[in-house]
Amino acid sequence: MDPSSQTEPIGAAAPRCGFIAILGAPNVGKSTLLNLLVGAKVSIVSPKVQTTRMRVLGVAIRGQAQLVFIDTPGIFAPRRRLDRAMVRAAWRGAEEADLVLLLADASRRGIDDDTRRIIEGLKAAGRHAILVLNKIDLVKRESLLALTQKYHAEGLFTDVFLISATSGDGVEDLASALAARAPEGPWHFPEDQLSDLPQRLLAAEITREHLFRQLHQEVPYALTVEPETWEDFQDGSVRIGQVIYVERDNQKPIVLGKGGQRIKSVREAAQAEIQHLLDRKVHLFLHVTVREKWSEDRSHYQDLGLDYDA
Ligand SMILES: Nc1nc2c(ncn2[C@@H]2O[C@H](COP(=O)(O)OP(=O)(O)OP(=O)(O)O)[C@@H](O)[C@H]2O)c(=O)[nH]1
Ligand SMILES: [Mg+2]
Repeated sequence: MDPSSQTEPIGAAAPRCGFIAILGAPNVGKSTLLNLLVGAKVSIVSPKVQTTRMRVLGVAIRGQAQLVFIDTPGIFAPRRRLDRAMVRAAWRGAEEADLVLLLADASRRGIDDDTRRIIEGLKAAGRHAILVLNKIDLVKRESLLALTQKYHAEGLFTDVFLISATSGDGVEDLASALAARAPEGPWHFPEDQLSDLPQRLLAAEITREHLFRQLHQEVPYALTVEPETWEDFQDGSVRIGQVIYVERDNQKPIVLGKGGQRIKSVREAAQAEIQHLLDRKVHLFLHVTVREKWSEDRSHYQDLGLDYDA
């Protein structure tokens, strides 16, 4: 072949790198999908809505392509300052991306209001998106046709993928398609980097996940976890101190539980998971403090890369 030819043979090893935003209503499985694609836990997951609060990067490699996924908080009608900042972070993720995935719950019969809001936002921004219907393990294949047609009628989507982020069904087809579509260019991250989240922040997120899983009603939404101390020891172990802020006095005994049982159980679960993640012995120390206005504290937003004035 003429060496000056511009045409690469199919399969030639030109590197590709694509930034791909995962957008969707709360609880549709965005973070579950991100973790599966990356092959490691980089973003926390819970059965409750509004688990993810900030933009989280996860890096996956497929063939010659580095795929940088941007997990985003679910997009919903925001009321509080924190909600507005979360929704703003999600849209910023879309602005940074080469490709946008709109993830939706396949077990819903139609397009819900939150998803509708995202569709309108993408249209206004003049963006196309790839529709990913997730949770197909919960529905019969036949019922997906009608839902797919409803989405198609929006004129926004270039393709549709049907997946289950828990069983993995369809996920590699999606990854291959994204790898083929990633723009040519050098990789953005070193080969072994999976996320841009510092370990101390990821450790605090893991604790927040277990609080989300073990507490109910308004309490998970009234709390945040901040990294406080991190001490490495000669024997390879690490002592991690974190503080849990709640908004009101009456929430503190709920987080502690009867005789301290609740916080003990959260601490044990989080410690085991952080230990597994860091692959070293972890001593986790948690304390609970009332700080009525933590969600109005500017520095908290800066730490999470959120826009206080969104
Ligand atoms: N059955 C089923 N459940 C799923 C699937 N994907 C995710 N889930 C569950 O859906 C719930 C929400 O998952 P997340 O990954 O936290 O959802 P999210 O979209 O990141 O949610 P937010 O961060 O709150 O916006 C969890 O309980 C997941 O286990 C799926 O394919 N099938
Ligand atoms: Mg999430």
